[in-house]
Amino acid sequence: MKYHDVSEARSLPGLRLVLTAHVPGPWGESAKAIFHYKDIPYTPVAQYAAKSNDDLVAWTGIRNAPNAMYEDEPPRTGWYEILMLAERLAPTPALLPPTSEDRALVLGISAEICSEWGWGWARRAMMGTPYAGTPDPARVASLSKPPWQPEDIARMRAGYSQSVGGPADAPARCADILRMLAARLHRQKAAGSPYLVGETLTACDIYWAVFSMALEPLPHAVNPMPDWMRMSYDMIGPVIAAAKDPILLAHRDRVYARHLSLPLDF
Ligand SMILES: N[C@@H](CCC(=O)N[C@@H](CS)C(=O)NCC(=O)O)C(=O)O
Repeated sequence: MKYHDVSEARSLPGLRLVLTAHVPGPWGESAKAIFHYKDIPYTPVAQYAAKSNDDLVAWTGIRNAPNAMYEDEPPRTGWYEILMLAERLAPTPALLPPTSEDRALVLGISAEICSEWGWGWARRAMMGTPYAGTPDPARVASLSKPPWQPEDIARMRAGYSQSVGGPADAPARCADILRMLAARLHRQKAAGSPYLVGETLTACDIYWAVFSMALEPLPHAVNPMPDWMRMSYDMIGPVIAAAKDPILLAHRDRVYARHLSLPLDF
């Protein structure tokens, strides 16, 4: 993907989407998938993982990604705010159902996937810790290195380490979320629907399709993520492995095939 620099992007009109350049961050990929599904054009803007991104902070006040900058409106950096912007810019096809009860379900499931101490957050908390399992030394020796200095790693730790739980609590939290998703998919399948809520695609189907990369990343041919990132994402540890129901990845594959686009372009 071709990214614009902040200096070029800040004076452009329309929607500018700040994305972590050259890696498929789950929150950024979700925003891209939602805008793609709704056919909303945007200008991609580069954020650099773990770096201070001073020019971005000077423009938006936000160091990380994603960050949707629409015209001269305030930055939208949370998944919910970005989803609501997309619903406003292209009301159809809707990704939220019309009735309150179904919306509550879709947004609740989405929060379990995307919010603080949801699936993505808790999975990140355990990456690189013994709770994700013991890495194969030969694989570790073959890895390229992320372009990070110790201060970059400290910056990321400071940004994401504080939450309801830590690495030791993360596997059980993640497994509980997987069991909830799988149980819903089985119930929906028995009722004749391939989607998590109701009869049509909603936002939580997209979030799960994208965030399932932290359960099992899509193959390299369609997701050429850096090898060090792939290892962090595919090491899930025994507690999550025990909750890995095949229906979860079947759902991902169906959502990508029917509604999104591959290969990922980042
Ligand atoms: N603000 C987003 C979450 C954003 C987020 O966690 N971004 C991470 C993705 S791993 C990121 O930008 N990491 C790179 C960095 O911190 O430089 C939300 O709450 O919906």
